Amino acid sequence: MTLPDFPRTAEGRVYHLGLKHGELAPRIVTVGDPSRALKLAEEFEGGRESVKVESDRGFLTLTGIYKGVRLSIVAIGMGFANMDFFVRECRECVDGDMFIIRFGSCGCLSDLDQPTGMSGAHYISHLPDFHIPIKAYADDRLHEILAGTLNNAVPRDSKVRVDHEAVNASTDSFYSSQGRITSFPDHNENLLEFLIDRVPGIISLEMETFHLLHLASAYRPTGDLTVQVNSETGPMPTFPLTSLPTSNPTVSNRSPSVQVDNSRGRIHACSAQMVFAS
Ligand code: R1P
Repeated sequence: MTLPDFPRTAEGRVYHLGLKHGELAPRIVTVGDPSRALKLAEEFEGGRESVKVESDRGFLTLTGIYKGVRLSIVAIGMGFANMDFFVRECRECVDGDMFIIRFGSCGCLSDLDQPTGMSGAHYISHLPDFHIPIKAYADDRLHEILAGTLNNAVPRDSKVRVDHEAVNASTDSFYSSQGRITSFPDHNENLLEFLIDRVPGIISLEMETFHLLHLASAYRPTGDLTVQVNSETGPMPTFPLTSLPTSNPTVSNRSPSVQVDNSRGRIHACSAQMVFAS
C-alpha cells in the first residue's frame, strides 16, 4: 500500500499553513499568538526573519537564523484542530528529524507563577463527561535540554520555581473543560477539584500540548502503521488508530504497512509554558 499524495496547491503549498518545501526549518518553535511570534523573531540574526509566510487561514511562519542555526517560528492560533494542521503540514515541508517546542501560556492549578517544561499532557474533552482517557509524553531528550535551558535562564536567587515534571491537561474548550462557568449547561462546577484529585502532578490547563505530543510520538517515519496500545489506559474505544502513542506501548495489533519516504526522520516535541497563577 502506498500513501496517497499529500494535499497541496498547484504551487506545491500545503493548504492551511501555505508553506512549500524549503520555507520551513526542521527546528520549530510554535506559539499561539502571531504577535508573540513576531517578538521572538526579533532575536533572529539581523533582527528579523528571512522568510515570512502568512496563510489565508491565519497561520504565520517566520524562518531565520538563531545563533547560527536555521529556525522557524510558527504562530498557529488555538486548539487541537490548528495543532493538527500544524504538525501534519509541517511534516510534509521538511526532510529528516523535526524538533518542535511549543511555547505558550496556560491557566494554573497552583498558586505559583513559574516557567514550566511539561513532562506530559492529558486530553480533556467536555463531552460526554470530562473523562481523562489518555496521556501523551514529551520527547525525553528534548524535554531534558529544554529543562536545562530554563534552569539556566532563571537567576539562582530568584523565587521563581522551575518545574519540569509538571503535568498539563489540554482541553477542547477554554470555557467548559477548563471549569469556567458561562451561560451554558456545562455541569463543570467541580471540574478543577476533580482534575486535581484524579491527575497526579497536574499543574496547568491549556489547549494544544496533548495533541502536539501525541502526534509527534504517533508518527511513523518507517511507514509501519502498527497500532500500539498504551499499557496504562488500554485502547481508546472510539479512535483506536490515533490514540495510542505513549512511552510504554506494550501490545501491537497489525494493520497494513504503508510506504513512506524514509528520509523524513522522526518528530521530537515538547512543551514549555509560563504558568500564571489565577
Ligand atoms: C487561550 O486563551 C489560548 O492561550 C493558550 C491556550 O492554550 C489557548 O490557545 O495558549 P497560547 O499562549 O499559545 O495562546
